[in-house]
Amino acid sequence: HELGLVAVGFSGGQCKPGVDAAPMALIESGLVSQLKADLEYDIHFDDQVHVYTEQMPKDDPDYRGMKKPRAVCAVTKQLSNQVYEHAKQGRFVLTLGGDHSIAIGTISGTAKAVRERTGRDMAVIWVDAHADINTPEVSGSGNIHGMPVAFLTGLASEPEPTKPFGWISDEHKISVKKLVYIGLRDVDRAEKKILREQGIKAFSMHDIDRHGIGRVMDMALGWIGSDTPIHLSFDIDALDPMWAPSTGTAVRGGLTLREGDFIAECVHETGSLVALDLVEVNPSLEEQGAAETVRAGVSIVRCALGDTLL
Ligand code: DIR
Ligand code: MN
Ligand code: MN
Ligand code: MN
Repeated sequence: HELGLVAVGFSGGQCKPGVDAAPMALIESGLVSQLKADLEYDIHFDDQVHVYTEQMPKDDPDYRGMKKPRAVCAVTKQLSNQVYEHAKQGRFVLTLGGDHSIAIGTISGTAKAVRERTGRDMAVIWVDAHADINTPEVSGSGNIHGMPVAFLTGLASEPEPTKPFGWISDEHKISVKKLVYIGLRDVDRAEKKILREQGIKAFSMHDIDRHGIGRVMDMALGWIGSDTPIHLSFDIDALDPMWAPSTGTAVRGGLTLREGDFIAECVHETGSLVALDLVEVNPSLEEQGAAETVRAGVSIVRCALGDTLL
């Protein structure tokens, strides 16, 4: 099968440097060679970690409370086109981030390509400790990695096309009805209100404790329904810091490595997975934990791409 790989060394959606080094760390740990050798993917990769320096604005003051709005806008717009070009040709798209703001680019790109190819609305499974659905107006931090879902669903709109996120049009957007969260445990008050009011399907760590990850995956995939293309956006901080300590906003009480892998395996088994993002691995935060965090990331990717235990 064909796979488009995009490496995005971008950290501007939050304040800690280092997450830009993740794509290289993941590739150096053997991710690409493993996909080629063990899983027999035909990989289309331009052999570069994109940093989009040409597009980076020199002056980037806050806008609607957002930090680095023009930088995030420039990167995601460019990335959206890259992902779209792969997906339009029927390739599975694997994006290695970068912080989670890059999902504005990846999901908008696949959503558009899926619409054109199949006429259908794509579903998104968002695996994360956080909901990342703050609008600029309710965000406490101003960090755009806490907002991508708000832009992708149209909850945070940019009325003027000439303003930073004005490039996001209807063809790029996803429906709140086709969005499912797994692993939530650190959701802001205003985000909880949005989840409730919009009727968004969300499985928190409480739900996983109550039902077990097996039943949760049955319910999550049942909500989406069969024959719907799925984009999986996996924030490594969904995993417990025991397994993935080297990430910008670690929250205790998370998924085990096996639960994370199991989610990825179940989504692969549907046969409907069209794209995967792996984000928020930050190899510079933990001296000891960086290698195991990278290893956890590689494991998630392998599972989502069809590596099986037997
Ligand atoms: C918080 C943290 N909800 C924010 N979000 C994070 O800044 O909006 N997302 N860390 O991954
Ligand atoms: Mn996230
Ligand atoms: Mn997160
Ligand atoms: Mn397969």
